[in-house]
Amino acid sequence: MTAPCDSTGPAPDGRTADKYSPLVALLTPRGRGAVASVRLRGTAELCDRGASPLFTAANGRRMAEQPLDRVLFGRWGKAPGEEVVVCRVDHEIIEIHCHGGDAAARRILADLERAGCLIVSWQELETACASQFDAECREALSNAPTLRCADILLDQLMGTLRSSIEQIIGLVQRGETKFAPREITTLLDRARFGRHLTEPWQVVIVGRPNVGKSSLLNALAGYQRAIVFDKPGTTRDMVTAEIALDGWPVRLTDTAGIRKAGSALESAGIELALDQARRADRCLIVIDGSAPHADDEGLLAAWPGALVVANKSDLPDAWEERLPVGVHRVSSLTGEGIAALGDALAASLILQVPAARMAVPVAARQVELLQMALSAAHADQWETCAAALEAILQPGNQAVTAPACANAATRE
Ligand SMILES: Nc1nc2c(ncn2[C@@H]2O[C@H](COP(=O)(O)OP(=O)(O)OP(=O)(O)O)[C@@H](O)[C@H]2O)c(=O)[nH]1
Ligand SMILES: [Mg+2]
Repeated sequence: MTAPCDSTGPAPDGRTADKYSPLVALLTPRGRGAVASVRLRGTAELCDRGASPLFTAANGRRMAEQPLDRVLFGRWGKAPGEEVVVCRVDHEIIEIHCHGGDAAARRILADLERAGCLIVSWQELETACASQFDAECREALSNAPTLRCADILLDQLMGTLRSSIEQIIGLVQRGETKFAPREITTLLDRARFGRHLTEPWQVVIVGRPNVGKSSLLNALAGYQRAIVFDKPGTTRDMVTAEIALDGWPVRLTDTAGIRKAGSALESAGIELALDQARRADRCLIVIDGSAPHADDEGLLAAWPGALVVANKSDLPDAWEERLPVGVHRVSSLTGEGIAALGDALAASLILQVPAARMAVPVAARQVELLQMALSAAHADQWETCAAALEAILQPGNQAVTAPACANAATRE
């Protein structure tokens, strides 16, 4: 069912988008596709409009007379019109599915705008029709880069996170405050993981020139993303590739080889490499297993938390016993050890994979409010703590403001 809508704000033409304003949004991305979907929040009469209805159902009934959840075939606009499939999914929500080209969807949006609807983005429509919390969960789900992430995000949308927060609110309200801080901390501990369900983990590959960093990126990515060359100093700028390791999204960054730079250009590349490495979730230090170098020791000492990769395992090992403990021996040329390195990298990034139905915060606002709740709990301010937790879930919707409405029509 539709939650109460509190959207307010002036429309581009001066109308006010109050809580009853009809809104319409394109749900599918702009551009060619098989089907485009438009969602309308407003009364069914908007589509009927007296003698010249916007939608003419094949069953001959007016939209206001159609039952909920019935999939209807019909035409949009004057004959011959667009062939569309329409469904009243709620008393105030109608979905219109049309041909996937840009023209059909644009026409439907324009007709509904003329009929009094505001065109908004799908995120604004979500926020206006559901709670901000639900809209955040939905948006996170729509940004999931892998199925594994989508699975966990869907869990949150289906109520796992909500019920965990409600449980903590219950503890606080019943005065059982002993366990509340621990429960909030548990959720906060998963915030970083939650962020990475929509943003890839950053892994930066560093090492001396010519050790095979670019080759390693290509081997992990499974295609020739970066230039490989047998002369040191080939890579100058950063090269990235997005991959999935064990279903987790990872952005690999290949960098310039680190050495005493021969030119200002190379020096800039090295600075960039070190800067990226400092910001990364994990560094991969690559050494050449077939050719130790005096500078390797310094590099290994400078990045104690890095995963060390001894590349070129297809060539004779020249390090012998001096290889660091836990080093991953691989050959980017033959692929030997690459799968095991991928597994080790995933395990080093995701230290604890959440169990099924585990609550995970999925938006920055949720994390901020959890932090606020925890500070209040530590200060024995239980009313403030409960208020912060309730604010995460409360249906307070964001206003649909004029600039948002104005831009929505041109947004993807
Ligand atoms: N035998 C062998 N050669 C490799 C392997 N990996 C890379 N090479 C070779 O090593 C040379 C350098 O490889 P790159 O991947 O360009 O090395 P890099 O570390 O990116 O070099 P810079 O960009 O100059 O810092 C190329 O000739 C590669 O073919 C490997 O596993 N085995
Ligand atoms: Mg390179």
